[in-house]
Amino acid sequence: MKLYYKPGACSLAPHIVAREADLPVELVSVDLVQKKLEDGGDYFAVNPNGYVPALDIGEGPVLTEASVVVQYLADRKPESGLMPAAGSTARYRVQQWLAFVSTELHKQFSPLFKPNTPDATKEIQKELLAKRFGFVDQALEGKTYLTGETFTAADAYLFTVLNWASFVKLDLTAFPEIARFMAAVRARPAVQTALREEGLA
Ligand SMILES: N[C@@H](CCC(=O)N[C@@H](CS)C(=O)NCC(=O)O)C(=O)O
Repeated sequence: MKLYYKPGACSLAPHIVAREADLPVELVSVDLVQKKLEDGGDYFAVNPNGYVPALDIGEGPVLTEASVVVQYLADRKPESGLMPAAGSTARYRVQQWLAFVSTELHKQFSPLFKPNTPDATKEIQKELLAKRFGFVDQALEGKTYLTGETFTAADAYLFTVLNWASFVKLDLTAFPEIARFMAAVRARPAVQTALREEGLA
């Protein structure tokens, strides 16, 4: 399998899941500005939407959408606990968090990275994100990870997205549970490996 990625982008979530599950995933870096691969190839030919992550699974078009790519990878190694069994309530809880991270956090961060987003819009986004951070902080009380003591694909995605806060000057110091969560995830050996492979450790 090949994972198309950009260092530190949302593709870090499937990268972490791949390393946690010890899957032989090859990394292919993408220039998201030029939409080019390192060998000069056209990235639109890989993913017509031009975004990462995209996972070449050896059949059909690449698999896209971070919240789905992490599930596909986790399901290659069910014993990893990264995704609970299909049909179980535990799985819906992880999927609930994946959807929350995707729509309520990831996509609310996105305008903050765009140079043409008006400052007033950026302020609105930051206020909304602060509310969502408060919710996550409360949800993490008394637990190591989002759903308890087992690290799941949703934790990989949450870590990836919250890691962007400092880049857009969002202060997380008011959220002690989030700080504790970030430190716990960062300390995991597979997470360290993924960060190192992306030049971020
Ligand atoms: N709907 C996609 C969005 C992925 C996305 O926003 N990727 C960003 C990096 S975090 C990207 O590649 N942006 C470049 C672009 O959209 O041109 C998903 O959920 O995976």
